[in-house]
Amino acid sequence: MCTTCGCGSKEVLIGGKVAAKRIARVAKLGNVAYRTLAAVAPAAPAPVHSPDPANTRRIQVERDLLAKNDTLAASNRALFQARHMLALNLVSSPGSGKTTLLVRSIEALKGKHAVAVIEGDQQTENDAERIRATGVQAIQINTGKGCHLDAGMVGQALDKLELPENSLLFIENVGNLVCPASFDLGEACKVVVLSVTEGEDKPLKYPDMFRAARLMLLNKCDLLPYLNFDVSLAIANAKRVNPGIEIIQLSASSGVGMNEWVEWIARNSVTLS
Ligand SMILES: Nc1nc2c(ncn2[C@@H]2O[C@H](COP(=O)(O)OP(=O)(O)O)[C@@H](O)[C@H]2O)c(=O)[nH]1
Ligand SMILES: [Mg+2]
Repeated sequence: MCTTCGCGSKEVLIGGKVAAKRIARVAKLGNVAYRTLAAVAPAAPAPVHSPDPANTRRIQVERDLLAKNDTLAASNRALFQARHMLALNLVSSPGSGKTTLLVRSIEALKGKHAVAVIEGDQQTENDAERIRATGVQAIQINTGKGCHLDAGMVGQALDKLELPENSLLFIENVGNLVCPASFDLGEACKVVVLSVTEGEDKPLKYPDMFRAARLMLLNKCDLLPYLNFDVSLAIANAKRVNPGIEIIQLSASSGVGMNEWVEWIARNSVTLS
């Protein structure tokens, strides 16, 4: 958990505006009741960084933080279900190719699905701009010192997007193989992107993330001829920590394997949403 890594909620920007604190409330969409989010005035961040020799207070704060996140994630999930949306949470190290993959995926999906993207980075609008250049809606969350998206941030970003029924929502999490594993955003599932330049051992070094993911996309396969990367070993390592994980090998740059990923989305938009 990341209560000691420098996360701070004060600096969060959503679509360039200061984020509000969220509370859950019940609303109705058509005939379906779901828990939604209401904005209230920003409050001081929880005292997660205060030293506590006994350690018990820190553990309590972690539990409270995750419990609050889970409540807000349930609100997001109910909204996705009410609108028959598929929401996928893309997680990885920085630079594994998430945004490139999304741009390429959007090109392949355009005309079949309405698509929206929530982008998470500590700073800059760069990735949201890359997505908007494809003609698809994107909202950028800047987490400041924060190292992950949480369900409250995503809930506020959802308020700023038009989300038609049966649409597809990609959430690109902050590049980090640790903290995003712990935070449910209300997504149907996490998709972990591992690129072949990162080494085969990452599933063993960051098992929580690979355990939390339903699918691993092994990206940058176009570079395999130039690297000493053992694909079989990387797959075996991922399966060692998560025997049920599905794996697709692809290259967002060359397009090889993209069909399999697009077919996976089509299959799972029925079964997961
Ligand atoms: N060779 C190669 N480079 C890629 C591929 N996908 C992404 N990249 C490059 O990897 C770098 C990081 O990509 P980006 O999409 O910004 O990664 P993100 O930080 O995970 O969103 C960029 O220079 C991309 O052009 C790929 O499939 N093959
Ligand atoms: Mg990116």
